[in-house]
Amino acid sequence: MDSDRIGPALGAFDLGGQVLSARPFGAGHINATFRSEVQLDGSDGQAEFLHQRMNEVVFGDLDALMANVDLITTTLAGVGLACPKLIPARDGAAYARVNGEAWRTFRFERNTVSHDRCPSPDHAFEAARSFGAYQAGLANLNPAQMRITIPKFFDGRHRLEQFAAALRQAPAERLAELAADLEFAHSGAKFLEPIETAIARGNLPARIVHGDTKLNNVLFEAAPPNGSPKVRCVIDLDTTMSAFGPFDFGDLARFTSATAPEDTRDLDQMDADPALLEALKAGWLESIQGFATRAEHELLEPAAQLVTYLSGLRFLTDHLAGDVYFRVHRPGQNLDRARAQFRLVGRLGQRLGDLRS
Ligand code: GN1
Ligand code: MG
Repeated sequence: MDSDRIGPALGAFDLGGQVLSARPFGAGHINATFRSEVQLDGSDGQAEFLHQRMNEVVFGDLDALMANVDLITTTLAGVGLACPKLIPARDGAAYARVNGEAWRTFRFERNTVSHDRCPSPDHAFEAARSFGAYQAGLANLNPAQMRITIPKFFDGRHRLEQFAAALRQAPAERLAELAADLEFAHSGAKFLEPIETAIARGNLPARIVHGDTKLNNVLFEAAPPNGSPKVRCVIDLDTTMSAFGPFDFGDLARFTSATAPEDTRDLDQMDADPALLEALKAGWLESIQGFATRAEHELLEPAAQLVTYLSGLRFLTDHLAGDVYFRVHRPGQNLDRARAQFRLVGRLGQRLGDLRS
């Protein structure tokens, strides 16, 4: 079915030649991504592109989304940071509407690799340095200039309300097996408090954050000149909005330090790797030290626990709601993701605590 849809979608963009192939690509849970190869007209050369069918249930305001992408890439280019390059539609618009669906195209970054699991502390350092540089590169923009692509995306109280609503609607037999998960979900307000208190005291200024700092949202050079890991650019800019700075460290720690996949069913394998955490912290601090406040330095550990808890809560909510938000590849995958995150919350707290002492 996708192959029928992708042909017309690609036709809306001038790719400079004939499309040789287009295949599903990447591990995103929200948009559908494809990679194409194009035989360029009038030369032997080929080019590659990424095409995304955007999820309009999640991203209800595509004009806001694409305006943000433009503002971010222009601003970062101004401070010398590379960004994914958008290819406008034939009519010059940032995205194309084809048979009712919204499509956009990026140039594919050749000779790069992304990782779902972190290969080494050097990779962790470099990823953290890059996400920190992203936040630093946007720190001079007024956060109010960023459009809201998903309302209340960073609002933990809102996540608790969504969870409560899903719980009210869930069939009783589904809840029976979930007693321990629900108990953990309900105990989570304590993870919100440190950040909420700091915000209320005015210690956490609004910052433009990336909002989805998974390791696979940085592209590493496939063949770095001196052999040590080097990020070419940060990708997946869609949740870049005004929030609090340590959020990005939190999501980075959640995903990158994890010793098992996000949806592991083998919970005893799930931990936070201390060497990776240490490297993440060092890379992050290197990039933010020029502008971050004391609270933004001190709240990394609570932010890691908070983001991990909230991720688990979002997965559990979606499991209760029938998998309407995060794409699943097998039944129960969102529950597995939730359980893995809930397990990681405590491990992260302990490992980050160890690092401090
Ligand atoms: C979603 O689609 P992807 O994998 O880039 C989600 C993030 C979650 C992440 C969990 C817009 O990101 O918030 O942290 O899954 N994106 C959105 O893996 O909700
Ligand atoms: Mg994303």
